Amino acid sequence: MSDIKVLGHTPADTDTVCSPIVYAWYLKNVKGQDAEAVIGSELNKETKVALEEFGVAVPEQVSQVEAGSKVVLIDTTNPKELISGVTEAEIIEVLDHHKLGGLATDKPLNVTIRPYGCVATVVYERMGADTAELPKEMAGLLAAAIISDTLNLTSPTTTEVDKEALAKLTDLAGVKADELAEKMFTAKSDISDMTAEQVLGMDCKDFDFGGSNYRISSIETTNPQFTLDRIEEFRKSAEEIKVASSLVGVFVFVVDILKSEATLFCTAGSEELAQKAFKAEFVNGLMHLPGVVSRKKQIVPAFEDAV
Ligand SMILES: [Mn+2]
Repeated sequence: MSDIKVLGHTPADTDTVCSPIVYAWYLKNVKGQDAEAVIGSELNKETKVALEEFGVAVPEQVSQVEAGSKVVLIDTTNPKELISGVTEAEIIEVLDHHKLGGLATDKPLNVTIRPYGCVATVVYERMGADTAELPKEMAGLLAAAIISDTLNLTSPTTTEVDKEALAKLTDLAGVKADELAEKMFTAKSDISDMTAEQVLGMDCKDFDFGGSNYRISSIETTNPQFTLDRIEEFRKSAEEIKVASSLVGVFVFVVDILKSEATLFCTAGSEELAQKAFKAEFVNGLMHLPGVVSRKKQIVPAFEDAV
């Protein structure tokens, strides 16, 4: 077992898996430290495709971090998104691109948080001149992470720094961003063998709006119809999740990556909050939201303003 565990948030996405793999590679091969990346939950199809594309093995999946471990935390500082033991471990470094989320530590640590579209961009910048030593497959993983988090640079979270990093990384990796994006988004959109519950759990975060707990599930897809054709199954599952997780409401955003728009539905009783947040109406239980794709930059602030 390595001294230093490098890990991200659960549920896992491409950024929170690929960025720790690359940063662990850097700590080990450039800095000479005993580091390894681990994952806290199963990979989604997009992430599997990214790892396969660059021939990189899936990190070991762990359910907890042992007491006394050293941890580099990447892509979150929210204790609710961490596997057990992380908040009691010695967190030696944080790399992130989210708002601060309540983490407390016993000792001083290195913290690099930037308002970029992807933590892979933060990792890339943190490595500085050492990125010249990045092997193709590591550059490829960072490129895949940027493509995933920024929806191939179309999300409003995208910054100039992300764009420059992606251009350099795709060069280093010898891939074309658009081709890689198409492979990844096609894989992520295939929900044919998944239950509604699995799909809703793939990319979800919980928030406190006005003292009440809500979940926001995002389904990023090149084909919203894959979800909307099964809408009754999804509605039923969202209601079950609401009860099982003691939530006031569940909002589900079906994000069309190609059209940069979202379709929203929610559990019964939460319609009013959504209407207030987005100043739009539900038609047959669905709200059409042109231009809305980002939970962090658009969706959460809209709800926070509404309560
Ligand atoms: Mn991220």
